[in-house]
Amino acid sequence: MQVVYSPAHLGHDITVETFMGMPIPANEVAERAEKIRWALEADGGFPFAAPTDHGEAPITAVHDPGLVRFLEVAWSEVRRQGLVRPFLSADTYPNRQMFEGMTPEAVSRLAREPEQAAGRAGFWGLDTAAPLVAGTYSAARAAVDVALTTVDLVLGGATSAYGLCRPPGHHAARSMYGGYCFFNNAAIAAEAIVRATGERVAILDVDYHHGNGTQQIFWNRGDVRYVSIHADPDRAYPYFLGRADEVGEGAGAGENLNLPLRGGAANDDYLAAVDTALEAILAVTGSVIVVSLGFDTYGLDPIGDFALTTDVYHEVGRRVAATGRRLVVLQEGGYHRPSLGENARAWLRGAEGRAFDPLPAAGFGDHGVVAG
Ligand code: SP5
Ligand code: ZN
Repeated sequence: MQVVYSPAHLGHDITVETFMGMPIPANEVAERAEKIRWALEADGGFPFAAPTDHGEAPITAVHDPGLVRFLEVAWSEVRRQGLVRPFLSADTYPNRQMFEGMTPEAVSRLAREPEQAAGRAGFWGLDTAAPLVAGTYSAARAAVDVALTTVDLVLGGATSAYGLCRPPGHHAARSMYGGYCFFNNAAIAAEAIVRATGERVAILDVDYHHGNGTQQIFWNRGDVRYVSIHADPDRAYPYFLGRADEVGEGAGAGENLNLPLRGGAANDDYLAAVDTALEAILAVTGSVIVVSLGFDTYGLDPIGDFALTTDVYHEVGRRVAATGRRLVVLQEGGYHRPSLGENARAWLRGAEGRAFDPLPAAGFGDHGVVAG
């Protein structure tokens, strides 16, 4: 299987995020993508390709141009304002209740994009865990090009291809970034496939978190079915979306399927949800599945609470490929760095119908593989 990778992600070199107001070591770091790259290169069965430039049009096909402009100029604004900070994060967010009782007209007049970077970050952002640095915009643009080049490979005839996207994308909504995500790589890919083929497209989101951004972008669309397996938002980020009763509206009514799981969910719980998800995907026409692939479902993940093992990723990849549909597999989250490479190798080899032989025991500690 071909892998699309760009070193531009290295410019999004964040080291700190904030969690409930406290600075903590960043989870979404450059080492993540490098671990996966090393493992796939060492495997030998994954030829690498560089992304090609697809321009801005596929991005504004799903995102507000204002979001693109903000992300493009945010860091130079920080510099222009003379702010001496390691990263840009919002000061104030426009909480809905700030405008309670005002007419929609008043709200749209008052709740507009401010001028200062700290306010603009709040206007466009969801949370303080997506710090923006000098190289963020270039990295986010490259991640979109990685996703679109992966689409090109599949529409060009490949059965499957893998885009090593970083930063990830599924929390980014039409007019909002957040959750370590800036542009929604999977949504941009799905939209490009719809436009190129005229077919319906399914998105299978197997990141630990609900892909609120992808759900929002396609909420009232009848041509993109979004199916997500994730931690119940009653206990996990993004807290405000991801429940089973969110099914879409209008032309999208019935096109959104959320499968929230309990804390401690294990391999068998997960595979049962995968079967339900794939049944929903196969219930409608289409020849391509976009997979939002996260490894934060892993038992040792520092921000997840599922109990999956490396073996199950091989089986999930196998089952998804067994649908017979072509796969555009795009990387989302996964924060236990020692296991990322092996988990990716297991998933992708499963999707190709190849056996997965874990690295020899000598590498056990380095690779953090928990036996199934
Ligand atoms: C793409 C993706 O996986 N984004 C995830 C964004 C999660 N942001 C919130 C992180 C909360 C960290 N919680 C730490 C809890 C430690 N027990
Ligand atoms: Zn996640």
